[in-house]
Amino acid sequence: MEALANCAVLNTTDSLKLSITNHLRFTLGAYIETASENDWYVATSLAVRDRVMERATQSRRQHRAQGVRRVHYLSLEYLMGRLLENNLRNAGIYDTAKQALSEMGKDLDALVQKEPDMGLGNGGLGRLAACFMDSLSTMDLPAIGYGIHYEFGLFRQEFVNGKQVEHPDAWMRDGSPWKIARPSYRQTVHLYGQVIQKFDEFGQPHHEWMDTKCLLGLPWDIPIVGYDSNTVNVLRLWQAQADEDFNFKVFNEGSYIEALREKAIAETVSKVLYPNDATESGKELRLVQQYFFVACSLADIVRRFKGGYTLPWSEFPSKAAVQLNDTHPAVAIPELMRILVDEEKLEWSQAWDICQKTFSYTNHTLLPEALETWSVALFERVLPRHLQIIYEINRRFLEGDVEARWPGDGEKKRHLSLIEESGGKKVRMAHLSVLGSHATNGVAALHTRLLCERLFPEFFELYPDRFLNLTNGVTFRRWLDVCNPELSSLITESIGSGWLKDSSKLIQLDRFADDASFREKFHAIKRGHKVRLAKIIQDSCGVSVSPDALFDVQIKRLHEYKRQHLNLLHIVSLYRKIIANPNLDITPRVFIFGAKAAPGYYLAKNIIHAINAVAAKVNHDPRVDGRLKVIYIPNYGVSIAERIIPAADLSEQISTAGKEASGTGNMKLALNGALTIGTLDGANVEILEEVGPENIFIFGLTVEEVTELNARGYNPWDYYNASEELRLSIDWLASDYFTGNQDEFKPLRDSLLSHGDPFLVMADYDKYAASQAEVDKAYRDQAHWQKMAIHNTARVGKFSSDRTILEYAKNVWKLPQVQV
Ligand code: CRA
Repeated sequence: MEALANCAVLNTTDSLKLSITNHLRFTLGAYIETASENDWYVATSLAVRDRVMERATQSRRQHRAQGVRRVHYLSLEYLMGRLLENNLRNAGIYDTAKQALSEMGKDLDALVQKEPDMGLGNGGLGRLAACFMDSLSTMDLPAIGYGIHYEFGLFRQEFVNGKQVEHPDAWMRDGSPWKIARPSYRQTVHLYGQVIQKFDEFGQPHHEWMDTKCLLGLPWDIPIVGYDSNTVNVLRLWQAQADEDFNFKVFNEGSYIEALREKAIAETVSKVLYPNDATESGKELRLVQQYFFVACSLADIVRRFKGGYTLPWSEFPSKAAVQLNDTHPAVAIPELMRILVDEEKLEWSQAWDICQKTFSYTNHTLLPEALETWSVALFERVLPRHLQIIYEINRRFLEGDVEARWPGDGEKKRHLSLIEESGGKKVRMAHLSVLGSHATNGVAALHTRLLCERLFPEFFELYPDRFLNLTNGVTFRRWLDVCNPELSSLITESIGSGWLKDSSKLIQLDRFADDASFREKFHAIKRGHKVRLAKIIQDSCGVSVSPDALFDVQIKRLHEYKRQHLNLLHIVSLYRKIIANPNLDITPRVFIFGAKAAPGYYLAKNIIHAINAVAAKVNHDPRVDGRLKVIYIPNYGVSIAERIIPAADLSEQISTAGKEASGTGNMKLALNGALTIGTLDGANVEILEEVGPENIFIFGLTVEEVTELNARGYNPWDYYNASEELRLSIDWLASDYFTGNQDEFKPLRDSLLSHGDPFLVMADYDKYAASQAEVDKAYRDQAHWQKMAIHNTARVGKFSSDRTILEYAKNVWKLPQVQV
């Protein structure tokens, strides 16, 4: 009761005002009269942080006191975005803070824009981790997120003559009010060196890893505020530092410059996020990053286990669950084995049992180019002891379960081995992850089926009970309440407030689709967001667009499998039709793209350039007369997504069937009342199930049809020759019309024709165009469109990350909910 009373006092307008003023004066040393906007943003954030930290301490204390099991989410990426508004709304003090600031002459909405995005991730996988952190706190689950404190997040994208140029993202150049250093939990990490076998006095062998290089890991904690919950978990991010002792030695030898060079090298480990999405890169620094954060995190978990209780090691899994977010942290498996066997002197079989009970693994992709492997030679140099452990795990596996199941079958052993033998030996991190875990999950029903049938058929045969599906979700707090407060309020007015924490309640909104006055309000909110986005487009692209046009949105990483070029070919075709027929009656549309390409992904960059080149022509062609606009919003990220998503009418989810594991943008857009045009891929399949076929535009080849077509022998030229529309669009795009240079988009044209069109753009084109024609027609009946949009919002309650997280908690982690 007293704690509650204290909270109430702390959360009044007056107490917030005092707190903000104090931070301005004493933390920042600023005068209220002359403080900058940034000072106000920092002071406000610190005032909020004070309140939140109190809850974080309480949460930790209670979790420790009750000795509950915790989940440790290991992820190389967290795309957190901005934190101030999200934390204010989740903590239930947004209105109070707005009032407090306004009484001091400040506008909270302007201040929140001062915060740079925390963009420590590439795309879906990183944003999923951020949504999960939100749901873990909201659902009162004891959890810690572990990751890397990158000095530079995902690059900032700019266009120069329509081409992508990358700039460093110095998100914390001015510090961040949300992170707190925890120097007392610093860890030491060893790398490189050699392994010596030694014997004890009983003649028992053991391994010593020596002559290593040392790195320090400094943890930074970011509090994660749940919605309508007192649980505040933390995200702990490790920053690499040079080992002081090591430096001192060099200093003493007089080699000052050399010492500082070493220090700089050590610090590169957490310097920058690798900008590849769903593609592995195989670089030494990346392996070092992975091991660095895994070693720090496991040491932290072990420290807590040893400090909190005096339990036998067999109890470790009952206190700690560790989730591997893709294979990126999979080196945690041999690392825990090393700790248990080499340091804690456990028997191998007991250690292995603990490992499997502790870990679980989420697979996020079937793309072969994204399945991580490490060259054995590199692995051996960086982590010699871990390589030995992996070989031993592999030997026991192949000689044990595999031999028992398929005696003498060398082919099966080759398929299942942790080591790929062909073309230079490699460690298969996905195999290691499946084997070292008690659970492996896919991220949508279709993806999980393909995982079992195509990616890991033999593992599935051996261990069918270890595989399960956990369809992704998104947090409705950020992706509705924060980004679309108007719609959030309308929903709450209509069905009460419970839906933000229990998304199954959202279905109660369904009946309002038939209510004309509700539809009007729903539409007005959408239009308001379109007006606001139009302003952003004007400012960032210099193009004016009408909020009454259909806003057709494709926002995601740029990748051939996502088929932004399919969208583009359709745009080119519309453009051609308008010119050919000046009176063409089409629904005015604004095509909106947002996407970064991996800096080394040549074809993706060619597609970006092509979209920008088409945009430049279309937007300034008087013959088009505003019926078509093409907008490429630069530097796509979480914050701009929060502006685009509420303003979208149509959501493009057009990947080649079988390639998009789940997608999560598809969920956010449907939640905000955009209709999907999409293939039967990833979670689209489940969105179709939820919203019903009458409220979505589905087209294209199915997974089975794709397989069949490829088996038959796919020839894109057949489609080129058969469809005049397609042929003319491709040839026009590849002509000199758009840039003055007819070779500019040759790579794009070649990929679709002479290079075999690996993602079947040509095969799906006609069906896509036909589906788009239906969209065009449907949008003209606004009353009906609004109905469909409302059904989308009302029926996607399944895709809350709360549901996903509760499934993980129940089916994988066996985690209790703990009220703080
Ligand atoms: N690129 C998948 O491709 C999925 C997310 C989150 C991805 C998406 O379809 O929604 O993961 N895969 O599960 C990935 O990163 C390494 O694989 C993604 O974000």
